[in-house]
Amino acid sequence: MKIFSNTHHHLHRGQQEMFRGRLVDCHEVPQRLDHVLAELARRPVGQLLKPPQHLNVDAALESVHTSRYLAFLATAWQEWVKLNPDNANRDALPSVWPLPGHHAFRMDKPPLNFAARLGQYAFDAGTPLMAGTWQAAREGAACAVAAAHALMSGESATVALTRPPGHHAGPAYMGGYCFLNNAAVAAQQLIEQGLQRVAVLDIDYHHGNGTQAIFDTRADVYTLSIHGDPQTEYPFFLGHADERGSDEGQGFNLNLPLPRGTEFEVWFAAMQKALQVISDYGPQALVVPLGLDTYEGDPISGFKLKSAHYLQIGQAIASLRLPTVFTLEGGYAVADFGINTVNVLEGFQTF
Ligand code: SP5
Ligand code: ZN
Repeated sequence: MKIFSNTHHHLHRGQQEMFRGRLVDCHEVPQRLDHVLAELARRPVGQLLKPPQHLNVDAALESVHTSRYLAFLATAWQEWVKLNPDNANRDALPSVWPLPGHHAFRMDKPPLNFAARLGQYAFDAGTPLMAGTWQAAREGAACAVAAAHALMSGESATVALTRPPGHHAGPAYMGGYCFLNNAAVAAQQLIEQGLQRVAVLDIDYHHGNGTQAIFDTRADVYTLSIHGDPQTEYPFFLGHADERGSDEGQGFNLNLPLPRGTEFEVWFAAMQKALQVISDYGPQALVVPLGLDTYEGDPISGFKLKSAHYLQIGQAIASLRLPTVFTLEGGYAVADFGINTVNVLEGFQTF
């Protein structure tokens, strides 16, 4: 198992996120990844690598995100500081958004003000952007590209071990602590390298709204997500069971929402249903946006999985016998995050 780890992740370190009218400490902290590395030192389930230099990361990003959004992200911090030099000590968070039917977005008069542009490209005020965000997120995408290419070279499993996470980032928006959709980058690279069918099985607590949006109209990437019911759980609005994809992609998205409070047995039954659907689709590879916020100890989520269950989950994924790329997503019970992550990988290896 080749594990591509983001050595620049510390450059992204949010201070606070907006929650119910006040700023609270960020949940998505650099220590998360450090705990995984520490656990991998104890249980080396794979080879730790840096993504090679020669990869065309910008082309890979352009194939899942819009050029405008990428250009915005690359210069956002400089613009934020230009707005007011004092901003150099403050994370950028949006506070105003265009809403359909209200400020119906005028394509002919795009906003010039930076705060307005930030709102145009973000769907929440919980995703702080700072000086090192672009560099950290871009290196994470490089890990995803490397993980996909290593799979095409014959590895049976690879990992993009990175933060910030990616599965909430859509074609032209950030949100949910995510900027660049690493899982979508990996899936798209697998297609561009010659595969006809790829499945994406998102097991983060939160619906993989960004990944669903990116592949909504496509039949060559089947997106599946098991998550907290969006009527009560973040990211809300999208992730319902009746969203099956559009146009050519009709029938190639499956959402399995579960109520807050769901325990492992019921969660695992949903996973087995997803595995059957994947197996019927007959993909040539699998991408797993791996969130560990389904854990009973997670401070912001509502499922009740225990650490030992992650070994079983890794085994169940391996039972598909598909070349598999894992991308690291959420999980905020920081002290147990390393154990839970490595449990999935170890379970996969020992199947
Ligand atoms: C990748 C991922 O897991 N993103 C999740 C983003 C969730 N953001 C909103 C969570 C708000 C919950 N805040 C609870 C604070 C309790 N003190
Ligand atoms: Zn999550």
